[in-house]
Amino acid sequence: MDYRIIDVKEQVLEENDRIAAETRAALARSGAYLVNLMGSPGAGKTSVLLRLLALLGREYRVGVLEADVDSDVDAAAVAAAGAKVVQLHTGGLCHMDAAMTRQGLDALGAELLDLVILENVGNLVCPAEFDVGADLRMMILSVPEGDDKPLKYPLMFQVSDVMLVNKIDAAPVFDFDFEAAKARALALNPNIAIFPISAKTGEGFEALAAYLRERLASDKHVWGGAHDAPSQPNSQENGPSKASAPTTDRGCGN
Ligand SMILES: Nc1nc2c(ncn2[C@@H]2O[C@H](COP(=O)(O)OP(=O)(O)OP(=O)(O)O)[C@@H](O)[C@H]2O)c(=O)[nH]1
Ligand SMILES: [Mg+2]
Repeated sequence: MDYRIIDVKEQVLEENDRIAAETRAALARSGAYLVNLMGSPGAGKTSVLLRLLALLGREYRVGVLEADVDSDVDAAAVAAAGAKVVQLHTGGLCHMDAAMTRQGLDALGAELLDLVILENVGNLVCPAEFDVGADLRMMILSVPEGDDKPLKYPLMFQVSDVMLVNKIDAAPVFDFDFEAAKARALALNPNIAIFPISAKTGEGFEALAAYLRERLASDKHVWGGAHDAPSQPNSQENGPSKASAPTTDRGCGN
């Protein structure tokens, strides 16, 4: 029998990476900085976002992309806080991909913004596998999830630039060992920046906001009215230094 085998998944991922690279270039030209905020369901993504909007919303033109399988509760919360927001329904998909993100950025009018935060679908696995064209990947590990999560879901920690350890106000209740979580994340990714925070009390947010201001200032530099690509290899999703995620590891079934 004569037949061909086509690796469809590889083609999908290659196409995704191509669109992500285009998005990153378009964002660099317009000057908007895209942050991909990821984490498990309930880790505190929306709560963190609302705190950041309160801290950074007066300095930057900020927009939000809310991605969910269904519902618009998060978009409603962000809109109530006065931010420009677009809700994206993934229709059952467990992650955002580059094409969906591009659609959201167009709907948001990202070319007129300084900072766009994408709240990805709540999931610690699949969003790590898809480059959406972001300048910065920021993931949340919340205390109730446990300090062993870097051991169980390594890819998310490998591809992220920032790890937020949220809900530290609840650390005593959950016997969460911050130093152990930190050491496990750093063993996977020595460059990951780590911030203990509480979206409930506001602890740690001044340091996080200062870090984001620095990244916004240094990752994009202006010439002739346009902005060029991110200067730090580590700031590129699946860029050269992030190619640590071999395509065979990208096993998302959705
Ligand atoms: N104690 C405590 N609770 C928090 C903190 N941050 C968020 N929460 C609570 O955790 C729950 C989930 O928070 P969300 O911000 O909705 O989490 P999310 O990651 O956006 O959830 P999904 O969008 O559904 O994936 C809510 O009840 C929040 O009030 C925190 O720092 N400490
Ligand atoms: Mg949310």
